[in-house]
Amino acid sequence: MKRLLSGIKPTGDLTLGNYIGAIRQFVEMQKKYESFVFVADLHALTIYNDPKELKKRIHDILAIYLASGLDPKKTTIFVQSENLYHANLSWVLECNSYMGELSRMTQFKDKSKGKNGEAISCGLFTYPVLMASDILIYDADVVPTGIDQKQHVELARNLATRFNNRYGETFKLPEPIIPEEGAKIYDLQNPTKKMSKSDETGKGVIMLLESAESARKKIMSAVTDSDNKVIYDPINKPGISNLLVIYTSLKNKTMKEAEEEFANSKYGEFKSKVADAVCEFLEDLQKKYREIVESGEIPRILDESNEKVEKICKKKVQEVFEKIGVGR
Ligand code: ATP
Ligand code: LTN
Repeated sequence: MKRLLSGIKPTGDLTLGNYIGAIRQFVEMQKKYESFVFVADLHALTIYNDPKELKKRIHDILAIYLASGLDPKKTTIFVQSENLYHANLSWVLECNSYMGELSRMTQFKDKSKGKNGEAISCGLFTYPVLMASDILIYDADVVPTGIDQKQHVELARNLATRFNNRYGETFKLPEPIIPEEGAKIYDLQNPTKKMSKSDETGKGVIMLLESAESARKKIMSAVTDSDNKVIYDPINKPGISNLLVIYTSLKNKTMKEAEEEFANSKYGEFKSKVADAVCEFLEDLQKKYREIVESGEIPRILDESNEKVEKICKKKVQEVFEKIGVGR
C-alpha cells in the first residue's frame, strides 16, 4: 500500500478552507493509502504563539481530525513535536539546502513582505526544510495539500534527489496531490484572498468551531457582484464562484448540478442555500467533536501512534546518519 502524509499547523482556529482544501482529502484518501496525518506544532513556532492557546489548538485539531472521519485504524494521527526525529533530520537537510532556493519560496516572500525593520524568524525561512523532513522521513508517496504548499513538496523532491545523488538511494520522491476543486477557498469579504486561519479580522473566515448562527451571517453578507446570475466563473465572479465551490464540496455535487439547481435563483436565495449547507455541516462536525473530547480517547490514540512513528523515524534517521558519516 502506498503511503500518504500530511499535516496542519496550529497557528489559528481551523477554517472551512482547511476542511475543504485538506482534511476532506485525508478522509477520502485513507481508504486507499496507509496514512499519516499530524499536527505540525513545530511549524507554528515560526511566529509567536501564546503557549496556552497553542496547546488548546493542538487538542482542537486532533479532535477535528477524528470528528471529520479520520479513522485511527487507517490513519496514524500524531503530534509532530512528540517525535524528536523530524527536527533531527531537518538539520541534516538544512545543511544540504541552499539560501537561494529557500529565498524563492513564495510563502516566505509573502509572509516576510512588508515587514520592513520588523524581525522575521530564521524559522520562517527554513520551515520548508522541516516540512521536507516531515515528508521524507516516512518515505511518503503522496502529500495531499492545498495549492499553496505545492512548491514546498517540490522542494522536498529536490532535496531528496540531491541527497540520493550525494549519499546513495535513501529517500523516496513524494508527489503533491492538489484537489481539482476546493484547492483554494477564498475569504468571503475579499474573494481574491485565501480564507486564512491567521486572518486578523476573521470577518470573511468561517471557523470549524464557530456557531452556525455566526457562520450564516457571514455567508449572507459575503461579497458578490451585481449581475444576479449563479454561474461558476472564478475570474469575473470570484465571490459567487467561491460560494459555489463551498456548496458543491459540502453537498458532494458537481458544478453543473449546482448551476442547474440555481439557474433561476436570486443571490439571496442562493446564499441562503449555501448557508444551510454550511450550518448543517458545522452542526454535525461540532456534535462529533464534543463526543470525541468527552470520550477522553485522544491520549490513547496518540500513545499508539507514537510507538509506530518512532520506529519508522528512528530507522530512517539512523540510515541517514550512517550514510553521512556522523556518530562514532
Ligand atoms: P495560514 O492560513 O495560517 O497561513 P494555512 O491554513 O494555510 O495557514 P495550514 O493550516 O498548515 O496552513 O494548512 C493546512 C492545509 O490546509 C494545507 O494543505 C493548506 O493548503 C490547506 N488550506 C489552508 N487554507 C486553505 C484554503 N483557504 N483553501 C484550501 N485549502 C486551504
Ligand atoms: N507547511 C504546511 C504544513 C505542513 C505539512 C507538512 C503539510 C507541515 N509539514 C508535511 C504536508 C506535509 C503548511 O503550512 N500548510
